[in-house]
Amino acid sequence: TETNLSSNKAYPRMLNTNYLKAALGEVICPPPVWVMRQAGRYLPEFREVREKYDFFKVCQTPELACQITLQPIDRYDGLLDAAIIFSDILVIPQAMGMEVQMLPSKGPHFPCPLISPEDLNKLRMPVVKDVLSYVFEAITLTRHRLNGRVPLIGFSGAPWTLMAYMIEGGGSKTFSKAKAWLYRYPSESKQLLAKLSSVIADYIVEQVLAGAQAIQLFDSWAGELSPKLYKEFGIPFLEEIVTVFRKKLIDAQITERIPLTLFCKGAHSSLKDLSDLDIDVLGLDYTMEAIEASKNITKRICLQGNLDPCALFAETETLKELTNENLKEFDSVGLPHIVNLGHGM
Ligand code: 1CP
Repeated sequence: TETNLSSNKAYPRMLNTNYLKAALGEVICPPPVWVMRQAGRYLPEFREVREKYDFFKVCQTPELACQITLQPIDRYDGLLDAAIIFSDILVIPQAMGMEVQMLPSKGPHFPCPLISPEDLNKLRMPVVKDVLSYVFEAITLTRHRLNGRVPLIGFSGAPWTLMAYMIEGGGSKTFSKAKAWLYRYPSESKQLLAKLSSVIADYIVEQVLAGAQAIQLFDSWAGELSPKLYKEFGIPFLEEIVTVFRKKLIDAQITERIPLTLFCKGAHSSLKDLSDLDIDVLGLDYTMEAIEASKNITKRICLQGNLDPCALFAETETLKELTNENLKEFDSVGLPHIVNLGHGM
C-alpha cells in the first residue's frame, strides 16, 4: 500500500517512501538518510540567499523557504530520503507576540525576554492557522515542488526548549534564568508550558493539513534539566501535544498514521518515558548509544541518529569508518533505523 497522503490526488505520487516506511516500523536496507539542518549555512547556495535577505524574511516568504528546502535535495540528488521545511523553532514565540532577531554569527536574540510571571500577560494566544500561514503556504508549495522525490518533514520546537529561549532571550551556557523559573515559579512555568503546548499542537496539525508527511519535535535543551525536572516540566507537555495531535488529526479525517519523531537532546534518563508516548521515532543525539537506548525503550519503535556532527571534520577515510561503525551499531539493535547526525549540521 502507498504510504501516507499519496492517495490525495492533489499531491504528486511519492517516488521514495523509505523514510516513511522506516518511521512506521519497517527495517529498510540500506536505511534512509536525512540530516538535521541539511538546508543551512554549509551550503554556498544557502549563504547566497542569506546575503540578500534577513533570516526571518526568508522564513516568511514561501517561495524562498521552498527554494532553500530544495537546495540539499537538488545538490545531493538521490542521496537524501527526506526534506525538512526551512523555518525555525522561534516562529512560535514570534506568533505569540515576542520580537526575535537573528544576529549574524550570534544566533537568535529576544530584545524583550520574559523576566517575571507578570510578563506572561503580554503573550497572546495566536490563531495559528492565520498568524503562521506563511509556514503552511511554504509547506504546500514545497510538497508540490518536491514532486514526490522524497517526503516533507514539518517540525516545531518543544515547550521546554521554547520556554528556555523566551526567558533567556537567546542561547545560553547554563540556562539559569529559565531554570530559575522552574524552581521559583513552578505553577506559572506550567501555565507557560501549557500555553506553548496548545499552540504547538495546533501548529503541527496545520502543518500536516498543509502537506507535511511527518513531524519532528526538537527539545534541544532537554539535557539541561535534571531527570526530575524533565519528568515534571518536559515530558507531561510532550504527552499533551502528542495526544492532542493524534486526536485533531482524527477529527480532521486524516486516517493515515503520521510519523512523529521526538529529538530530546541529552534526555538519557527519560528515553523509556519518551518511548512510552504515542510516537514513532526516537531521535538519538551523539552522546547516546543505540544499544544502550534500545535496552531502555519498552516498545518497537524506529531509532534516528546519531553520528557526531563534528565527525565531519575527520579525514574522509576516518569518517567512512565512523559511519560504518555507527550503521553496524544500529543494525545490531534490530530496530528500524533512520540515519542522521546526532545534532544539527
Ligand atoms: O544565520 C543563518 O543563516 C541561520 C542559521 C539557521 C538555520 C539554517 C538558524 C538560526 N536556523 C536555521 C534553520 C533551522 N532551525 C531548521 C531548518 C531545517 C533544517 O535544515 O534542519 C530547523 C529544524 C531549525 C531548528 C532549530 N532552531 C533548533 C532545534 C534544532 C537544534 O539545532 O537543536 C534550534 C535550537 C533553533 C534555534 C536557532 N536558530 C538558529 C540558530 C543558530 C539557533 C541555535 C542557537 C543556539 O545555539 O541557541
